[in-house]
Amino acid sequence: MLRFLTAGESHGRTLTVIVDGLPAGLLIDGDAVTRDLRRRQQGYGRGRRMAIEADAAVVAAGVRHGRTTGAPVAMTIENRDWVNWAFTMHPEVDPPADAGGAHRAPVTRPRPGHADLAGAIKYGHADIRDVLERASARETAARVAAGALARQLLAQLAIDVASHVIAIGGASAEVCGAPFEAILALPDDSPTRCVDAAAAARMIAAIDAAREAGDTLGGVFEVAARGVPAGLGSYAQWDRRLDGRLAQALMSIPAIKAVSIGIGADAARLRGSQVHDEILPRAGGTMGPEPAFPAVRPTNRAGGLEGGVTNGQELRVSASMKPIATLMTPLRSIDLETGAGTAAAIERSDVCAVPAASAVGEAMVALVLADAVLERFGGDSVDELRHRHADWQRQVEQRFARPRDPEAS
Ligand code: EPS
Repeated sequence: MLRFLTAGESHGRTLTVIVDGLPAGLLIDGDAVTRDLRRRQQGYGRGRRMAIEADAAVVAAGVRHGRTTGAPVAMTIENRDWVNWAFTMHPEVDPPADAGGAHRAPVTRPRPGHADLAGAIKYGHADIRDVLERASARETAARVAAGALARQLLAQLAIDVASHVIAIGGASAEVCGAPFEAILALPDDSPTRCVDAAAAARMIAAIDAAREAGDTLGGVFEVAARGVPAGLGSYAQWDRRLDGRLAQALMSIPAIKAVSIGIGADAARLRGSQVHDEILPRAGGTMGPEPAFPAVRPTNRAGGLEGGVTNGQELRVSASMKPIATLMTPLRSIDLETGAGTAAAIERSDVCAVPAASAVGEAMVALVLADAVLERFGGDSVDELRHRHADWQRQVEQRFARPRDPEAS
C-alpha cells in the first residue's frame, strides 16, 4: 500500500511530507520533482506569494545514493516567506519580539468559501489564522512532491500522467478529446494550461476582468493517464473501486467541488447508446500496441474505467474548482469577536489557480494509480514490480494472441 501524510502551515518554517510504501530501488530524479513543484507555482492569475517561493524538496529519509530503500521517504519544502512570519507562526509560547515579521492581530472575520468559519467552530479557535494556515492551498506543494515520486514509479511501467485546463470561469475549450500528446506538449510555464489557444485567450481575458473587479475565478481541469494497465481497482468491494478512490483524491484538493470520470455528469442526460463505449474486434485478431488487447474501443466516454476497474483505455478524470475564497472586494461576513456584521478578511491570494490545481490533480491521480499498481502487481523492489507487470502482459498476450476457435471446447 502506498500512503502519504503531509504536515506544515503556509507560513511555517517548512512543509513536510512522508511517502510510505515505495518499493526499493527506484532512482529518484530530484530535478523532475522540482519541475513538478515549479509547475504548481505557475498560472496566469497566481498571487504574489509565487514570486517569493521557489519550491524544491529536500529528501530527509528513505533514499540513499539516489535510490529508495523501501523505507518511508521524507521530504521537506522550505517556506521562504517564513522569515516574514516567524513571530506570527513561532512555536514558542512567548516568541522573541525580534523573531521576524510583523506582530499580526488575530484574524476574526471569516472569508466565505474558505475553511475559516467551519474550522474556527470545529477546533474552537479565536484566531482564524490557526485554521487558514493549514487549510491554505500551500499544503498542495507537499502533495505534488509526493506525487512526483509516484509519477516516477509509474514511469517504470510506461504509465504517463498529464493534465490540461478545459475551462476558467465562462471561458471553456473543447471539453473532451484533447489528444494526450497535445496535453504533454503544454509548456511548464503555460499561463492557462489550455491546449486550445483561442479558449486560452478568453480565459486570460476573464481572469483580467475578475481581477479588475476585485473578484476571483475557478474552472475545470482534466487529468489524463496513458499506458494504464487494465485490471486496476475492483468492483468486489465499494472501497476498492478505482473511480471512487480517484474521486476522493481529487475532491480532497482545496476548492474542488465536483469530479467527473470520462464524460461525467453529461452521461446522466444521454441515452445508453450515446454513452457506452462499444467493443470491437482488433483487426485481424493481432495484438495491438499497449495494452495488449484483442479489442478496440472507438470511444472512451467511460474515461478508462468500467465497474470501478481500469479497462486499458486512457484514464480521463476531470475536476471542477470553485473560485478562490479571498476576494479583494470582500463579501459580507461577521466579526467572531463581536458577532457584528462586517466585511470578510482579506489575505494575500490568487485571482485564479486552476492551472496550479491541475498540477496538483496530476499528483493525486499518480498517487492513486501507483497505489493501485502496487496493489495489483506487488513487489518490494522496482525490479520485482517490473517483472510482475511484464509477466502479466505476457499472460494477456498469450490469452488473447489468437482469436478463439469457436469450435474449441
Ligand atoms: C498558495 C499559497 C498562499 C496563497 C494561495 C496559494 O500563500 P499566501 O497565503 O502567503 O499568499 O497565495 O492560497 C490560497 C489562495 C488559499 O485560499 O489558500 C500556494 O502555495 O498555492
